[in-house]
Amino acid sequence: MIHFSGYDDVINRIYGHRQEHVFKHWDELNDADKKHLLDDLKNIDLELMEKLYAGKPQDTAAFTPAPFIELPKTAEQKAAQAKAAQTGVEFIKKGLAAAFVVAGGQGSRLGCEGPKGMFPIAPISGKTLFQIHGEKILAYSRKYKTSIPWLVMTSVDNHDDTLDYFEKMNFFGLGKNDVFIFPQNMIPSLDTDGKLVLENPCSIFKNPDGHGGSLAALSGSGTLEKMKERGIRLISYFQVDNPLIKIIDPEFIGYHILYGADISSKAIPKAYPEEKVGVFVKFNNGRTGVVEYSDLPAEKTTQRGKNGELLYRAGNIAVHLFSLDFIESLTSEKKIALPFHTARKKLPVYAGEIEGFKFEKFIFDAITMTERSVIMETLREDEFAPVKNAAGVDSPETSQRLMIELHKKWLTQRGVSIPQRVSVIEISPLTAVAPEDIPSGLTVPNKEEVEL
Ligand code: UD2
Repeated sequence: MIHFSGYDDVINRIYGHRQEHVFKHWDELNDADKKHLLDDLKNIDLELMEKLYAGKPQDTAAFTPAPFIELPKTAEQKAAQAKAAQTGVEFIKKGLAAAFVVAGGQGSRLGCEGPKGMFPIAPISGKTLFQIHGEKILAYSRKYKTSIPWLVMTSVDNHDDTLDYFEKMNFFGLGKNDVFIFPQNMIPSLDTDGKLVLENPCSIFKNPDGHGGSLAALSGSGTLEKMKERGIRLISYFQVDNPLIKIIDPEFIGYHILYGADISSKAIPKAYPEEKVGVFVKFNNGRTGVVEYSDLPAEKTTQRGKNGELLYRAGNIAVHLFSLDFIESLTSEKKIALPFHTARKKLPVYAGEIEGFKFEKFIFDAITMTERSVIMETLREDEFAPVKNAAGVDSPETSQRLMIELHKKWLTQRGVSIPQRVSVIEISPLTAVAPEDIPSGLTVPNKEEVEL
């Protein structure tokens, strides 16, 4: 057994849980590195890791499709929508809403180094995902004559790069005091025998704890408390990879308030049965939740109703509203934390690439933690154009095409004619975040690429 003054407890725990292989390089380490390794181990919950490795049988709870607020068709539905929008506007104007992006991911799948938020996506200006989001938040703040704080969750891997980029971009014109950047937590991965693995001789290999870790990170970083002090009551959550996101949506916020919801979600009809989005369901206990696409049984994936529509078609686009009080109750120690999901993955560890398990929390599991949840249907072309892959489905090409189409639609809705020659249009968020912001009398020049 190894020894190191002041660390008897940690060392005993490691041997007790049969994880002493982590000391493989002990004799080669200097004292500072030994201490580093022991400090790293001190923070690992070995009981939790054992439980996660043992796993539990897949939850086979029966479920049916979840009900949702459909796109308005009747006069009554349209009136309800208008009421929601008005309620939302009043709420936003009071400065009660904050925007929250989860941006722990790297751009590696898109072939770019660094944070995914730094991926250039705007079709003409080449603005990055972060810049588009930041300018939108600035535009909403101006539109509703308030300041909207922007919370940005990073991961250990991209935190410093993200901070540097925000500084360099002068926080996109937002006040520095209105931007809160904090990293999410990490959790060790395990090899297929349930053993911890080394990232290097003096640290343990870990992965970010999933976007579901964002609630604990909000609380643990002190950001939730700061929001409370500012009087924020609602947090609008979105993913960094979707440049079409309506970050602050009065109608959605209005429904959330009117229904007295703890959490609300947006749904779009799935484009095709195998589309990689989770679906909203109602579990046997009456609560709504999401079943991830990979967990939805094949027969349910393709099951159709009487009118030929997919039965499980309410797709989750990872856009949610959280009441601040609800996050507080979920993250306070008395409450149940979100569960971890296990994925078998290749892990690039010190010894080379190995097979192992990564554990992640999913944000949508929070939906099942309350009875007060609302789902609102929305139009895909108006707010969902994720950038996930370098080519093909959900790629920069498809995302840009959707951005161009939407901006053309806005202009047409406002009666602005678009000359035939124009093939690419980009509207800056600082010009408009919704069609009604487009100034009347605007003309589109007769050239191929038009930036407004
Ligand atoms: C997610 C949803 C899927 C659907 C889809 C819509 C899951 C498991 N699936 O699929 O149901 O809603 O999005 O686009 O969520 N992130 C972090 N930290 C982490 C992990 C992820 O910040 O530890 C961020 C990441 O930067 C990105 C977002 O979460 O903004 C989504 O992550 P993803 O691309 O892994 O999720 P995906 O596409 O499998």
